[in-house]
Amino acid sequence: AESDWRTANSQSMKDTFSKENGYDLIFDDAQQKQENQITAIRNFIQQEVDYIVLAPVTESGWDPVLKEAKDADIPVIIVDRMVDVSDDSLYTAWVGSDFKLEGEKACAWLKAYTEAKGMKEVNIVDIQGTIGASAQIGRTEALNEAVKSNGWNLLAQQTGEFTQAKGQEVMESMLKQYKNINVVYCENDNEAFGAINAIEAAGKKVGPDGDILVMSFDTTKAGITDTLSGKIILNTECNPLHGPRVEEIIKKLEANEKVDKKAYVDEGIFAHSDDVTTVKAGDKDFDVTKVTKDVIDKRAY
Ligand code: GYE
Repeated sequence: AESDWRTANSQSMKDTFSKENGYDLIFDDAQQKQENQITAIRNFIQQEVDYIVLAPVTESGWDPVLKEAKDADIPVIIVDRMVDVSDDSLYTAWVGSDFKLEGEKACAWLKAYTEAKGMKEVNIVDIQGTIGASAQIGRTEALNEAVKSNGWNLLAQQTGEFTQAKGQEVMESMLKQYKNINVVYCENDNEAFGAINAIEAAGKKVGPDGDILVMSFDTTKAGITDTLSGKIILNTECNPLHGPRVEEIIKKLEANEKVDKKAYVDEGIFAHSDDVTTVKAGDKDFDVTKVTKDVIDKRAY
């Protein structure tokens, strides 16, 4: 199944900023291209919209167009991934995930799990997200640090562009090159689905009693369904339901109230088993939820 993280994210915006709720939403799907996003922002400025909401594909290159929005006095609210700008006043507020922390949670879990299972060697490959996207930067960084501090063997690291097709392609080539892979760290669910296909096509087994443990991020319904079966051994949440969060920010701005410059969303950790029940990451303890049918049924995305 193709993951619908992005669909859930867009739908959440559309549901919140509906006509019935009193909004006039102009929605632009930039097809994961920054140049399209920049063009869309310029169009929005020209149309003199009241607010611009941006889910930036990558972090860099935003200064000029955000300056244009600022000069036009249009507040820009950033969601999900971050922008890397020279001047913080170029956007009004940001709400999204702590991607580094997500990665740290996943790695802390892997350390505890491999110890609990007596796995002597961790031969890991990393299928990275879109290079330069906050979600990739944070998750990769956390893995690189864990590899160093735990003495894991990082065999290969390559982008799968956050897509199933590319995830599969990259996994196929990694499997040809390395015979001893026992963990694959996929930086989102789409890539995990592709990696699982590649591993199974190569005649290997995924899962707790198989050859390779597949890790993922997002916890979409399709993703945690694979976590229930064990095909994905651990899935770290990345919550896409930003519509209501953006609305809260806009309501505060309308009421001339102060808004947080940056707000992180609380996110969970979802595992196939209960071998590890808590992990420590970023100096905090996090519970690990064992995926059940009930968890899947309650999932809104
Ligand atoms: O994990 C992935 C999407 O930026 C948080 O990017 C998002 C990530 C999410 O393509 O599925």
